[in-house]
Amino acid sequence: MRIGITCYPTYGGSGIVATELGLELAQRGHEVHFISYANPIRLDPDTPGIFYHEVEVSTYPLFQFPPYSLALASRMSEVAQRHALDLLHVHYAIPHSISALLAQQMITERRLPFITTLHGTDITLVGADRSYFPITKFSIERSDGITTISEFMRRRTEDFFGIKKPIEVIHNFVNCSLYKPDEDAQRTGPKRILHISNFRPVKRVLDCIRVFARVRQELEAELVLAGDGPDRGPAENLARELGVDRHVRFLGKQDHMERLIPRMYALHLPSETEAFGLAALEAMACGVPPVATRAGGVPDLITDGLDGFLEPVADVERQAARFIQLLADPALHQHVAAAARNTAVTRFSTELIIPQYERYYEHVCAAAGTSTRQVVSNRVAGF
Ligand code: GMT
Repeated sequence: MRIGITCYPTYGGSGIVATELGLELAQRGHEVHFISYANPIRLDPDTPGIFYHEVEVSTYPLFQFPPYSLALASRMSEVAQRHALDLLHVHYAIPHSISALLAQQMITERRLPFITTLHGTDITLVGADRSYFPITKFSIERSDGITTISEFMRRRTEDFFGIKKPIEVIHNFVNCSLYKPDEDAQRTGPKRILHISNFRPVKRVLDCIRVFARVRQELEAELVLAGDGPDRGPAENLARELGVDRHVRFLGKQDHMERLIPRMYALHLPSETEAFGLAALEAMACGVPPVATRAGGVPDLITDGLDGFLEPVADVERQAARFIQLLADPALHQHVAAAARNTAVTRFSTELIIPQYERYYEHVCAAAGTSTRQVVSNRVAGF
C-alpha cells in the first residue's frame, strides 16, 4: 500500500509511535510518505520505502498565527495525488485530522480515506478545551477510521465526545529485538531509577523527586531523568531543596533510549493521566520494572504486582515504598523484570501489533471503496 503519515515530529509519544509504525510498514514492503513540518526525530529519510515531504508555512504580516493546518492540508492533497496514496493516517487529532478531511475534500477524482489515531492529550486535555472540542469531535466523526491506544481511550472518546462510530484499539508496540535487557549493566554501579517524559505538568515530574528523596532515606540510589520541558527547572530546584541534587541527573532529550533504558534498575511513571505509557512499555521490554500510577490506560499495560506496580496518583509514600521494596529485594526485582519482558514480547511486540494496523488499513480502504460504489449506485438510482 501507499500510506501518508502525519504526526508531530518533535519529542513525544505520538510522533515516536507514528515514526516507528512508518519504518515497520516500509520494512514490510509498503511505501510510506511522512508529511510534516520537520523530519520526525527517529526517522532516517534514506530508509528504503520511506519518503519525507516538508510542509512549509509562509508567514505574512496579516497572519498573527500562520495557518499550519491549511498548509498541511494543501501538502497532503498534493502528495496524495502525486504519489497515488491509498490512505492518510494521522496521529494526534488536532489539527492533523481536520487537515486530512480538507485534503480528502480537495481530491475530487476519487475518495482518499483517512484514519485518525488518538494518542492521549488530544482527547484528555486539548480536545476537552472549549475552543477545540467541537472541531475535534467533528474531525473524529468524519474520519474513515479511528484507532486509539488503550481501552481507556476508547471509552473516554466515546463517552466524552459521544462518538458512535467504532473505535479500534491498537495498543502501542515495541521492537523487542532493539529494546532488550542488559543484565550485566543492571548489576554494575548504583541502582538507578529512570524517568522519561516531556516534563509537562501532567507527568508530575516533581513526584519523581519527592519519591526519590524518600527512597534515599532508606537506600543508596540514583535518579536519572531523560527529556525536557516546562517542569525541568522546578524539578531541579526541588532536588536542591530536598538535598538530593548530587544523586539526580538531568540528561535532557535523548535519541537512543534503547541504549539508555537497559542500564537502569527501575522506571518511574507518576503521571496524572496517561493514555497508555509508551515509556513504561519500552522499559518493560528491557527488563526494567515500572512503578506507575493507576491512571488512564496504564492498567492495559501493567498488571499490578506481576510485571510492574500501580499506585495512586500523588501518593508519594506508596510509590516510594514500592521502589524501596524493589531495590532491596533482588529476587523480587528479577521476577518482575522477567515478567515485564514477557509481557512486552507476548502482548506488545511489533510482530503482533503492526499486522493489526495492516488489517485495519485494508478494512478501511475496502469500506471506503464500498461507500464510493454506494454513492455511485445511489446517484444511478436517483437518490
Ligand atoms: O502527552 C504526552 O506525553 C505525549 C503524547 C503524544 O501524543 O505525543 O503521548 C501520548 O501518546 C503516547 C503514544 O501513543 C502514549 O503512550 C502516552 O501515554 C500519551 N500520553 C498521555 O496520555 C499523557
